[in-house]
Amino acid sequence: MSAITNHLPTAELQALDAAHHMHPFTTNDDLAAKGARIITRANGVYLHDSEGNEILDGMAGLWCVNIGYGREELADVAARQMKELPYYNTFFMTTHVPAIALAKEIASLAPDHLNQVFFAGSGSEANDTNLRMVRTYWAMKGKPTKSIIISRKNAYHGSSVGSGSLGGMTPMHEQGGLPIPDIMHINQPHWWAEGGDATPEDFGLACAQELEAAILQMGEDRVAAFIAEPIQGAGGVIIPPNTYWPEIQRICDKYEILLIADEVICGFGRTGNWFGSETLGIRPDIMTIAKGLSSGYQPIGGSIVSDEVAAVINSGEFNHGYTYSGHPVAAAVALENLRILQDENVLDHVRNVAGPALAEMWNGLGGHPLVGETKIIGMMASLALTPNKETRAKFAADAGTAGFMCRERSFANNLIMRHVYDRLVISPPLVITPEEITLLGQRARTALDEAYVQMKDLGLLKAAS
Ligand code: PXG
Repeated sequence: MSAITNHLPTAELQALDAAHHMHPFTTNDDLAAKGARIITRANGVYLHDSEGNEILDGMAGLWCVNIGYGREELADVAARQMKELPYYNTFFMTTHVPAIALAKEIASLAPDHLNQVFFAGSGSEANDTNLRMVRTYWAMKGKPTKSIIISRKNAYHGSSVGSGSLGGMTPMHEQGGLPIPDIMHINQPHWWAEGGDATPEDFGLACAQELEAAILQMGEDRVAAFIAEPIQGAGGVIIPPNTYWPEIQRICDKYEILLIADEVICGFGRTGNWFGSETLGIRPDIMTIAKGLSSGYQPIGGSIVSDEVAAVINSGEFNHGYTYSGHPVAAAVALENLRILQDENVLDHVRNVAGPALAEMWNGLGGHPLVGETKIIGMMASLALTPNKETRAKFAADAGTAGFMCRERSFANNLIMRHVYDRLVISPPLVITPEEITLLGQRARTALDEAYVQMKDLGLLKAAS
């Protein structure tokens, strides 16, 4: 057990948390009965909790701590910036040095035709910007009927009214009257779960062609944009068949539909390139960024906008913006994060060291009796839990039962691994070492073994009929 820093006893903290703190995406009454895990500090790829446990963070926080925890350079930059200029806005014909420097840096890292940045405080806010920006773009071009945005089922684009509507999460749409009008959702390219007897290639093509069918159904003059994560993250790290994205790009080009790539998870090295769009050969008109932009050290997001879209939007007033658009402390910290990613060759590490090691470890789990497919690209990976690999069967038990049990065993073994229904996902800090990947693999395997025994004992290994 490592040292516990000075704080109230865990039970007291948990009681206070339960009394006053409403957690996101949580049944708070259940959590109150159980007590939240209290994270007290972190370093590298390890979290420490109030009970003295050292936990390997296989999720880099929420897919964001790309450079790992405990980088003092970021803390120093934040302190310096707070002393110099803690806040000023970017409205009213004003700007400041951190926003200028960060926008320039992002433009230099982004694909050639993306050179303008609209800042936000989060990915949700950035996608709200995108929603308004693409509709405004077409209105300013004299085509106000082009307002429909096509997205995908099981996409995650954020939790605000706009971004939650863009997303395709049914449980979110069931609360609060979402989606807002003129958002449409087509099927996701999730071959394992939905591909039936088709080959992955045929299925990928068919899913992409749903976009064309939707455009033809609505009429080209009604459709503004298509939005998608290059690789769905929160939906379960769904890596599309390689036929999917080229066909989507062809369709967007053919019908002059703007393509928004939501790079909130895929951006800043996660897939081995600066952006997932490069890894998957996509040419977006707008990219959504957040998370890895600052490695989560400060809340900041934004939209990287193509020259063509920016030229139209910049010709009039876009009545949109946030108090914290381009926040100087967040911008300075993000800039330092980008410096570290570059100076320490973190993308090379992903491509040549951590990525291959993680792939070898992860694919090695494919032989486990609970595991169907394993999928990995760069530093994001998923596996499907199944009672029958050959038929890709679902469990007879409620969806998510097996996933939750694996996650619980994973936590019990001091590994943070997430489940999305019956898929397990990981997205560790990009700087993770091969030794740490080996440990991650050992803990993941132990978690699977323990969950398997539990499921067997409870008679939960049955396939759905
Ligand atoms: N787009 C994508 C692709 C995301 O993954 C957002 C937008 C929204 O970003 P903000 O900063 O507003 O949260 C996200 C966020 C999960 C989980 O359970 C994933 C996210 C957020 C919370 C939980 O995997 N992704």
